[in-house]
Amino acid sequence: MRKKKLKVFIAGHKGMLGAAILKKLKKKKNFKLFYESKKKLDLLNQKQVDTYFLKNKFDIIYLCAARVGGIWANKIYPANFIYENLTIQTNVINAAYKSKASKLLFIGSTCIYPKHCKQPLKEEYLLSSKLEESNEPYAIAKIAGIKLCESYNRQYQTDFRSVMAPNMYGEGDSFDAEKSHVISGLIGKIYNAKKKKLKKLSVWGTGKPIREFLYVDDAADICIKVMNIRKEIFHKLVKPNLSHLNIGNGIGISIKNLVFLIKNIIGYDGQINFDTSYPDGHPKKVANIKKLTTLGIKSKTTLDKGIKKTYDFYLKQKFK
Ligand code: GFB
Repeated sequence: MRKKKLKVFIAGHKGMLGAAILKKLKKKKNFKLFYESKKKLDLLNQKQVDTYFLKNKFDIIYLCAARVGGIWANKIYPANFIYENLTIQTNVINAAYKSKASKLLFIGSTCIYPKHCKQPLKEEYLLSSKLEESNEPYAIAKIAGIKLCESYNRQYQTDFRSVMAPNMYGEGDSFDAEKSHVISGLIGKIYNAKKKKLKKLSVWGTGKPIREFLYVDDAADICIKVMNIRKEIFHKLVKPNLSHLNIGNGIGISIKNLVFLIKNIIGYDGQINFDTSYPDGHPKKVANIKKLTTLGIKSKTTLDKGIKKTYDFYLKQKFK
């Protein structure tokens, strides 16, 4: 007797991570995949989400939909970041419970950790002190998402899992100069500086902050593997009121060294200046991934290789 296919919904399938997860799940046989355009399903509309979930009764949900952006986007759109993320996650998590989904994965970011915090960041450092101002609204929303999953698990015995990713980059990223994250933002800026033969280029901040970068295909792989872990194993690894899991590679690099890495890959020989009128954000954000490693899950793409792949994608997109 053929095994019934599991019904999987990917919320945010057009986003960088959602698209990468969809691409990987399409290669697997035992899933019936569901995903909808914003026009057909507005995740900000609770009634639409409830109707859609109760009609389809998904087994598994990947909650990748979110309002995302880099440090400057967070600075200019704080209301969008907190409202849209709180609303989307509340609608989807509550509908997942009401429609009896067997499991859900909630995606957050390591910006949930305090501004000044021992490194590498352990899951238990959450809420141990003040957040970084530049992305506090987004971080509060993501912390609320973790607590939503936790509270439903404790009250209704659901299996809602939360993973906290470092800065992700790769195919499908936004290259918008103002709103993007650092790697995609710099690829666009450095490429244009080279093309225009600019003698110098200024980048944001002091260059001193340290960041961990996870290539999006590795992030997708890790998310799928975390969802394949048996319920009792996953919930033994985390605690009922500390239920999130750091994902990443645990490797940090300074923004200054990152800039020179991208500059060399693109072959730009102009001078780099650091414009300190822009914010630095977290002084350092590198995750402790010990728990993830105990699951035998790790990432494989080096930063150098990941940036080269992202640059290739940027060029392909530019000249398609
Ligand atoms: O990636 P990013 O925008 O966000 O910036 P965060 C990382 C660092 O790169 C900051 C510097 O110190 C920036 O000042 N930087 C230098 C640049 N040049 C650029 C540039 O051209 N573009 C950008 N974007 N940065 C984000 C949060 O914080 O991390 C998000 O704001 C999310 O909400 C994300 O949590 C994962 O790493 O500082």
